[in-house]
Amino acid sequence: MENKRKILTLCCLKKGGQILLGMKKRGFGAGRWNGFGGKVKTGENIEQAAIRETQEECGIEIIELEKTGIVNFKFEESPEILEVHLFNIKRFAGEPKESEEMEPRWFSYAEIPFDSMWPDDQFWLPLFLEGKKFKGYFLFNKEGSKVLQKKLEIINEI
Ligand code: 6OG
Repeated sequence: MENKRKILTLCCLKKGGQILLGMKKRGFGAGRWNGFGGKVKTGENIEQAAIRETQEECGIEIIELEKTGIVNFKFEESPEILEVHLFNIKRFAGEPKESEEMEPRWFSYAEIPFDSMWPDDQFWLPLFLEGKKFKGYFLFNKEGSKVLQKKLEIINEI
């Protein structure tokens, strides 16, 4: 069967040895801490979607962003591929504030709540924090609780 591909964005913000994450309050990934992002809508490019979703979810206005990774996700027994474009927020304006979708909070790198995040994050987030670029692939079980296969490769340019 032909795999359907969905393009999504995920933006993370580092500042002063901390990372800003959001607790997803509803929808896909609810109950997990994650970066900010979502689906690319018709008529916008991937960067525009990243900027729009971050503003909607935590009130931050992105001024400059840098793509640092592309990660493909698949769930067992589903033909769909989620192609997630990861961005480092390099410059921004405003203060994080809670929205209907996300509750933002700063974490020091030592306190990142990996147990309450998607199970792939423990593999790629350390690379992100080090400023590395990477591409990856993760196959999950149906429930999304376990990584069954993973590929992660550091690259120089995206
Ligand atoms: P909405 O469907 O709410 O956007 N996302 C994932 N993030 C991580 N860390 N791991 C995954 O493994 C993910 N799958 C999706 C992309 C969903 C948001 O969640 C991210 C989007 O930022 C499966 O619009």
